[in-house]
Amino acid sequence: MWHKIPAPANFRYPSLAQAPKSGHLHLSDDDGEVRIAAGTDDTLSIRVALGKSRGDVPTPLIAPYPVPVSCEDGSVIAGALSLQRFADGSIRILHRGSPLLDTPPNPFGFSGRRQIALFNFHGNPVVYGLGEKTGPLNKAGKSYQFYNLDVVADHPHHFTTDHYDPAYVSIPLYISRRGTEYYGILLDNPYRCFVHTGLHRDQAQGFHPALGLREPDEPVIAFGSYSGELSLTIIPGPSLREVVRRLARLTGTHELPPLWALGYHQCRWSYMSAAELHEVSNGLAKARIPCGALWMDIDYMEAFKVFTFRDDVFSAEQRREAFSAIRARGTRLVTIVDPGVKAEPGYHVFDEALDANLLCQTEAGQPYIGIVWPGRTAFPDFSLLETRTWWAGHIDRWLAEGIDGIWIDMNDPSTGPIDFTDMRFRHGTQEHDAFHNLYGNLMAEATRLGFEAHDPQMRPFILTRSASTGIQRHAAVWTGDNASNEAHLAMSIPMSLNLSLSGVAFNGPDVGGFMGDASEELFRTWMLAGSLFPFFRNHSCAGTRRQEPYAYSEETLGIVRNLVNTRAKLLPYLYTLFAQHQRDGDAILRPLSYEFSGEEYETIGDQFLVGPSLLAAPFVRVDQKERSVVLPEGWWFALHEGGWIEGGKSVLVLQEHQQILFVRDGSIIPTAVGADHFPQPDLSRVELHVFRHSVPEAVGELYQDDGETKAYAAGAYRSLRVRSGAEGLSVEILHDGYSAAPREAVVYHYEADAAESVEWPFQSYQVRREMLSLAATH
Ligand code: MIG
Repeated sequence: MWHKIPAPANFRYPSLAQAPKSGHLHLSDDDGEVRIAAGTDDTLSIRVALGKSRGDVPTPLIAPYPVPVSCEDGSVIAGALSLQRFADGSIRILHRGSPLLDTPPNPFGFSGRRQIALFNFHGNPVVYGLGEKTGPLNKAGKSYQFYNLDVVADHPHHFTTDHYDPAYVSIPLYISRRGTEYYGILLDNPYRCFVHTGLHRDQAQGFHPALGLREPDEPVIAFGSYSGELSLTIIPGPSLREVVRRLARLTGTHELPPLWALGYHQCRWSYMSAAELHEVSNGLAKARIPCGALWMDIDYMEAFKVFTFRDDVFSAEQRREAFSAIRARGTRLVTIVDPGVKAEPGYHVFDEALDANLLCQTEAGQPYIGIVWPGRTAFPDFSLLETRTWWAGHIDRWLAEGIDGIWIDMNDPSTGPIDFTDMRFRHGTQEHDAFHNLYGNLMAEATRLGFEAHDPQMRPFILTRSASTGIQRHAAVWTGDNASNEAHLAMSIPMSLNLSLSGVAFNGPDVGGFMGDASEELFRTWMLAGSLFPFFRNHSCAGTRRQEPYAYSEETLGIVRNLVNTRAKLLPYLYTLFAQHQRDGDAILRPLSYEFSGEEYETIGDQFLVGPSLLAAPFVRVDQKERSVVLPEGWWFALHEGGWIEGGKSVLVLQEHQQILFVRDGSIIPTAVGADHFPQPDLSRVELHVFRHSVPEAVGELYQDDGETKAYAAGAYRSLRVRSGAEGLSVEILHDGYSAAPREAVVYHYEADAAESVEWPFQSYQVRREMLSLAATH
């Protein structure tokens, strides 16, 4: 089923009559209508409602607020974008007068409730986005489906492959480039969707879907929905960064997470008792590994009943003891919370939901039953406001148990062997697919409301498996059940990069791999590759080899200690990136083309940037002894070797169990002080690392606040910009609302003939040192 793709040939494409109408271009005939309007922020909105599709259910976006424009003569102007329609029914979209997109004649089609929009395919230099997808960084030339699935349950043996589709997350955002201009097309529709990123005749052999083109000589990219209104938003660039920033203005950003959530997360299915959690914390402490949070998977529950603890091994007394010891190390506690409610009369959560009519129902109005961990399982209908409010109340009480973060799983929704299409919404009146892809977002929203109910000043930390467009307003995303093998390690980089470009800056994989045993070499290689992803969690499946860092050799443990300490040291830089994401919408994990233009950088999927300044080039195969790294133009400081290298070429690096990391010339990186950050990095002091080789000036920003509350939203933060040039250092205070921020910093200049040294976790470097006052602008 999942590999069957609707073919353009099977849709009917009416030739629509055109009429200017109250500020939008209106196309219609007996089959329905298409409305084209200017949207906010220089975007264009195309809303297709043809055939039997219906537009009466909510869309994942907040709606593409149309902006009234005059559109006589079949043209619509939206800032730098303009759209023209021609007599043959084709459409052209220009950006500042140069062509960006064009369509064949009569590009909008329908087949029953399905709809499609075609654009001419001109050969794609590159395609990005599409949310959480397997495969290489470049998504060109394929067909993709958008329908949230429990990957392991619905693609049997997926873990032996690295090309399953769809996965847990549906974000039909297409980003490509025409000439020098990047642009985006966001398909906003809650139903199952599909995107063809370039169907053309050359592919049309064997059983290729390109044989299903409308006309063999009409190569297209196509956007389609299985029902509902087909709403497309055209997002101009011209840079990749500008597309991502505009997407953030349309679909939202993450709010600043609590600082602890940027630390190293230790998880496993499951730590089986409060005592075992305590032991894991002790193990990490003995190894001097700073740990942001310890996680409780499903086995803490009594008979897998949500919002309960087993009384024998997670009693209130046992929890109090273990949690307080764990907290004393600055480590926080996260529990999984599944949507499924055990359908057992007498279990208070089930009784409440049943009595208040909050459960998903069948068409006949019975509670829908799936088979998941609790056995017979009912599902909260999160499409109802009253359900979200009720759920928030449970989350509120749950947080009061001393829980800091919530991990929402199985919200695809996963119903085991039972067909989920019998699960309907809004008291059985709405078909399953109207809310299927939204279930994860709605559950995340309800969970976030629970944090707000608990303490409006508390920053939520929520991690979700399933999601659709805009999830970043509510939660971070992990990429679900991967496997402990090289293919999944290699895939994790492009997957997280494209998810980042799709608006979900705070994401990451199960580092080390979930299914199967992680060999020592694989574990080490994956930790080396994954420790600077925005979300960094080591998680593994029940029944697999223990995957805590201390379960491996002393040598591996030492490497992991250095990796976690490097991340902890870089926390001021990473946290500043999160603040900038919230402010500007920028991605945190970035492909090279986010910062550097040039085709040679566009498809590199085994390197990534963390913010503007750090370039990582990890090994993704355990037996690889050396690899080449594409270094963009300019100079780079190789942290793994401790020296400056000129870019604009490829360089060879050796696998010596080092983190392969380069700092871009012109960067100033704020860090915590020193090399040992156990138990937690101390952010009351700060170091600034100036990397200036052949540019006139280095620049860096630092954002600081209490790391915990929402006081920052009322101005309780400090941010500053530091510059270093021939004239020396200067500080510009951008905002001065946080008095606990450090008022001075040690500055290290990474210069060739420097005499002093500074220590990082993996090694020390030769530097020139000076003190800098951060007290005021100077
Ligand atoms: O049916 O809670 O993706 O991270 O450890 C499996 C047990 C349910 C799936 C999640 C995984 C988690 C596991 N869960």
